[in-house]
Amino acid sequence: MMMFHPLRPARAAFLPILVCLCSALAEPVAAAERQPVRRAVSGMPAVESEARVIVKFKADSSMMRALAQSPNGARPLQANILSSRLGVSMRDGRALGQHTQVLRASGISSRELAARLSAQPDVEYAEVDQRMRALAAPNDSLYLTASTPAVGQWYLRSSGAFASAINAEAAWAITTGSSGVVVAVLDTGVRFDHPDLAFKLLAGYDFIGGNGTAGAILTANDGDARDPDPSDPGDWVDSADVGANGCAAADVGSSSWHGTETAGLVGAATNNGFGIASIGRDIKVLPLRVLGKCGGFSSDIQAAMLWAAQIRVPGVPDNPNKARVINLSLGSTGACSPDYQTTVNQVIAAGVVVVVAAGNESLAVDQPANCIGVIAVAGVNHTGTKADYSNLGAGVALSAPSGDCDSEFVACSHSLITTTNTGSKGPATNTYTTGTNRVTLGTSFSAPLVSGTAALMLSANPNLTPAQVLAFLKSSARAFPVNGIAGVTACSASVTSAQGECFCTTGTCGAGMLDAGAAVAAVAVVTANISLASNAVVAGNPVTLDASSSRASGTASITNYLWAITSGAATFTSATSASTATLTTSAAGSVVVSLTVTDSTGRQASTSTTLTVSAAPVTPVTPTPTPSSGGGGGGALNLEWLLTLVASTLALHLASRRQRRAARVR
Ligand SMILES: [Ca+2]
Ligand SMILES: [Ca+2]
Repeated sequence: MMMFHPLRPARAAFLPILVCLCSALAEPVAAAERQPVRRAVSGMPAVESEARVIVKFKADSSMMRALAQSPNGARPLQANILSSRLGVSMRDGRALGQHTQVLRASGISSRELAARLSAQPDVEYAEVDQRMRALAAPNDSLYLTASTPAVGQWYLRSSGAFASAINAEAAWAITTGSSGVVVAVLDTGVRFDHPDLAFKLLAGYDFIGGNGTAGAILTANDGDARDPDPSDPGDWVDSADVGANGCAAADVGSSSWHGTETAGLVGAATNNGFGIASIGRDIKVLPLRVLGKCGGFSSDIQAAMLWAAQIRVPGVPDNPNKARVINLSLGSTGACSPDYQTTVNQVIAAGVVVVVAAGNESLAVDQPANCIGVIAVAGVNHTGTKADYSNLGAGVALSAPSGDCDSEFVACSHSLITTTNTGSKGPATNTYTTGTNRVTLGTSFSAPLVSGTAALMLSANPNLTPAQVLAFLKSSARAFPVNGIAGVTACSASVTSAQGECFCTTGTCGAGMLDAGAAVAAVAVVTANISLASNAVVAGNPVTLDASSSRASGTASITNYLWAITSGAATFTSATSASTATLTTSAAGSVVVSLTVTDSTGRQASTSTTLTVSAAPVTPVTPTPTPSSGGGGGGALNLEWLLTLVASTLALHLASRRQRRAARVR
């Protein structure tokens, strides 16, 4: 059975551990407090100095007509009119247009004032004058700058500064990720005690050593086979290990903490005041341990893939936290084998996105990245050129930053920073990769950026299929640079020999460079939904429609409702700009009511519903009892009616007998 390895450039490329970036961890964790990063405040603050509402008056309203006819200089102000009408002391604020202005008030919340003004017949709409905030970076200390690399987490920022940066803040403006969206990281396990992974890791499972043989337990390095603890005990390889259980001389080296590094890129705690930010931000990571000393077996990797997708694996308790994304920063050589393709097909059919690192041999994409349906991710430098080690070719879906270094043996200027551990064998101090203590370099680290982005896309739109996630990642990707770096030429689609740094093409590095902001924006939706007790209504009876089940994506919220009667005989008896609306129908027939909702990012969605209106029932006319007959009147009427019936029946019977007799004698 083929052994699979974590995808990093060869161990020889790693630098010795020089520096422990302990200062970042020295910052008090307890002081970290979650704050919204940016954008409109969806809920009102607890204390407002004054209420502020933006009001648009109907141009043809009686109030506006009265104002227009007032003599100049003696115009009553709208605030005065509405203050006396509502019993709230209001002040006129700035005008935004001919019929639009700010109204301010004290002793009432902005939300309540907006609701009361919305109900006024002169008002077209009244909305809370929301406080907007500038787009802000998360407050993680290594995000903007670090000791090394000085550019901090350059790869998450906008493309203005770094050609291949993935524009994370634009994605976070739409959603910071749902804690219900899970990314399974199939790797060497994880350091649960890393403070920047606290509260971000689900329990997971250790899948190494499915058959429990001595060799499998050597690979596992935790003293047993499968167990519920995916903690990474380290995967160091001594010279004494060479020749045993697939270990070669090239494998000798310190522990990689590879799973802690990929997990940190996907979902390290973000905006928590220290360490790094992660693209997945508020999503959860499911750590599944499949790689140990000298790699891991496909049978364990495939079992973990199935388990992540909540497909039952014999001998393993059911997974309570289904993953929507599987990250595989691992691989081996060769074409996609039937067992991998079958497993990939199963998990995709279960609605799970599979993201795989393209590999680091500067050659064609290898397995399982070359399996059909997976999202194979190549690596690009900060300039957007193909990283010299990255695999390439037709199997690549798209590219993302994977760390680029001026040399493998000096401090890396554009390494990726992520969570790691200083232990050369067993775990020691939790820390971060800096490009000097440890180089985060390889397609192992471009894949997690795509996995985290996919999780944000699924947070914004949980109904996406894996094929849709792939399609939107590709269609939203940014174009590769095609020139401008001396000595670099275009990548060749014919991958017959190793290709170093080159200008990517869509035939070699996929559809383009990952743009998390564009990808999430492409799938983010707002839904308009009308609910009502019954679509069958009776003319004249009030009907209440409720749009409160309409939804905005991620951190956005519905800020505006607009109801309208598209056709039919009906009139609203309530405001048409609230989450519920009441109308009355006036005649039998159908009435179509439409709803448009707008979210806090300006996205709109519309829907409509058809009411089937029946005529109001005619009141039945009943006989009026004779006053003198009292309670027995009904009985007297019935007796009279019965006698009449008997007499008429008898007459008919006699007539019939006469007719029959006449017929016989004819
Ligand atoms: Ca174990
Ligand atoms: Ca952090």
